[in-house]
Amino acid sequence: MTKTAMITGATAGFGAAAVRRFASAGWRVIATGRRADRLKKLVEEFGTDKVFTLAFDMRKPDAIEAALATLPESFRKIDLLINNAGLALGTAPAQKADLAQWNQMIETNVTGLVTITHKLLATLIAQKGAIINISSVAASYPYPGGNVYGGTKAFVAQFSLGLRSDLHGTGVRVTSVEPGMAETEFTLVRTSGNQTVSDNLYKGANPMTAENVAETLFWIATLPPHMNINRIEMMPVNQSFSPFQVHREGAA
Ligand code: NDP
Ligand code: 8X3
Repeated sequence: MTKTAMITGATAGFGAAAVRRFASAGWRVIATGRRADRLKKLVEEFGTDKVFTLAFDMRKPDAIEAALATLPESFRKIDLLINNAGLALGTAPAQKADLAQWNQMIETNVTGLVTITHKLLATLIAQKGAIINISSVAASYPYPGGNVYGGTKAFVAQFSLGLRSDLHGTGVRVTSVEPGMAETEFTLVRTSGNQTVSDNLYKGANPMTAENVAETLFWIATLPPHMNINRIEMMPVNQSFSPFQVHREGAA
């Protein structure tokens, strides 16, 4: 039986790579994001039988509702929701951060994610399907400037575990995927388009690729249906942990 996945944030990075991974394996995929031109390219690549696109802003619940209402019958029985759309904005310490950026991260990474999840839960239960939420290592390990971004990802990880409790007995699987550094448009977005900062961050670090993450998503989704990966954390070998910072009184 052909399965159907909805993948949010499919215009770039992990989402676009996941659309390609699942569609190549024969899945029907609903690809979402704001940039309709990029979504169109995915349809051109795989055809209208395999990929259906919905262009909407995760921050607009009415737009989500309206978009879902346009799904054709053949794409309605969603077996897998990959809640991937999200972003970090800024690296300033909390005391210097921009409140509008904080709100945008919360509205996208938290409110948008729970809105879509809520709207699709009945379908996912009927399908005995699965939800994969993209959290981050930033959910578990704080770093300077991570403030609200890390907070949103901690929410995603904890929400995933909570969903798992609530969905007990329904057959629906829930996973929190928590990647570290992966080269996508993530840092370009975080720095408001600074390509040099983005390139320098990844240079020589041999970061994970979007395809590495997509392969992990595909593995999780295609495990035997009695198995649930609760949470999975991964990093490039060249990224690890650093010591706690200690402020010494009287020091400059
Ligand atoms: P990209 O910037 O490459 O892709 C982000 C995707 O999210 C885009 O498709 C973008 O689509 C979509 N998106 C952002 N805001 C909105 C919005 N308001 N409405 C609809 N779609 C939106 O980043 P990644 O692929 O790296 O990020 C994917 C997820 O992985 C994010 O949740 C991120 O936090 C997480 N992550 C990333 C890591 C990394 O190192 N790259 C590590 C750990 C987690 P569009 O702009 O077209 O709307
Ligand atoms: C982003 C991962 O390592 O850049 O979610 O904080 S990291």
